[in-house]
Amino acid sequence: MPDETSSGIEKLIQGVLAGERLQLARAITQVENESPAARPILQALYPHSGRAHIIGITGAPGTGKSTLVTELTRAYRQMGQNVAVVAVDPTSPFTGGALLGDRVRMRTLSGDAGVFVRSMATRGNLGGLSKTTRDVVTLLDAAGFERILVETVGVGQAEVEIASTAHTTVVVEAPGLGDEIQAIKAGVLEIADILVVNKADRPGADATIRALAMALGRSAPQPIRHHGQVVSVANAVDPLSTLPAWHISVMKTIASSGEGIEPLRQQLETHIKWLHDSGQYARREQDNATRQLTHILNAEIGRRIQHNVPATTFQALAQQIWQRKTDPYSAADILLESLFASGLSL
Ligand SMILES: Nc1nc2c(ncn2[C@@H]2O[C@H](COP(=O)(O)OP(=O)(O)OP(=O)(O)O)[C@@H](O)[C@H]2O)c(=O)[nH]1
Ligand SMILES: [Mg+2]
Repeated sequence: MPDETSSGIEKLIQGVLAGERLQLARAITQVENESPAARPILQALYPHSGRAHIIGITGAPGTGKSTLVTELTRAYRQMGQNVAVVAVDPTSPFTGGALLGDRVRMRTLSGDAGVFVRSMATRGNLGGLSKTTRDVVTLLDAAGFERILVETVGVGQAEVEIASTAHTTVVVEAPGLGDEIQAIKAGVLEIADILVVNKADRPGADATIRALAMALGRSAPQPIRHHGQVVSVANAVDPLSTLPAWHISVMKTIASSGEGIEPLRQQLETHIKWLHDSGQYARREQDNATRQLTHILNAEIGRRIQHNVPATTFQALAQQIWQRKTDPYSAADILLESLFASGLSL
């Protein structure tokens, strides 16, 4: 049983701040389970967060994201940086089989005190997952991890949303999947700061790079090199700005052999530097804070309404709606007004 006394919670908080893995793992579990301890833990740790570079790694199933994350972690470790990895486990039947592979691969990093890996199950609740993921990232940040890699499968809005709460988003593609068009449709490319064509050892890698460059609105302006950055396209975030625009680059990697990983790591560093220099870092943080506040308010108002309105009142109103005695908008207004009048705080 988790110790939810205030001294138990205090111990967790101090443990996380001291970077103690066991306490960190326990605190994450509390947050994931939305236990009563979750809120005091997050409230205490939030002021200690805000130092990590949060990197979202997203892309279609099987493109090699976990392999890439593992190799990137290794590259960061060589630079002496601490790395936390959050792998959002897809429960989709298409990808379920790859999970074991993820764990086996990531286990090669275990035993290193500078690496912390956590898998999170989606449990079919993607809406809640983006909030939980953000909270888990806050804990890892407060625990002192300098780089936090969040792997999600970029097939739905929620995964895109998780990735877009990162400072830097990497979209991973692989040749031969025929999913370029699909990715564009899903709006995945719109969130990319860096594009990676992984599995460059497979046929069709250069064709995929060209397709991506075209999707970005330009044809490849540079000759295709074997590894590292091969194409770069200006992303004018603010046409009136005199600051340099970010160039979305298409990088070529073979994650399974580690080729192209170091150039990718360097590009990630270049991006975080650009974010700071251009003022975009503060802007992204501000956008994320606004989004987070909106989510929390929506969830909290819904929860309080459920808590305060008796089921019989709901049913009576529903009946009036289907009998056309009132409409759903007016019914919602009636409920909201009565709740605000009563302070909505019961
Ligand atoms: N040939 C080749 N295979 C690779 C490369 N990178 C990864 N793989 C293999 O591709 C398969 C899928 O890799 P993962 O890293 O699990 O891919 P993923 O994108 O994390 O998969 P999901 O999490 O299920 O979406 C594994 O068998 C890897 O060994 C690469 O650069 N070249
Ligand atoms: Mg994976």
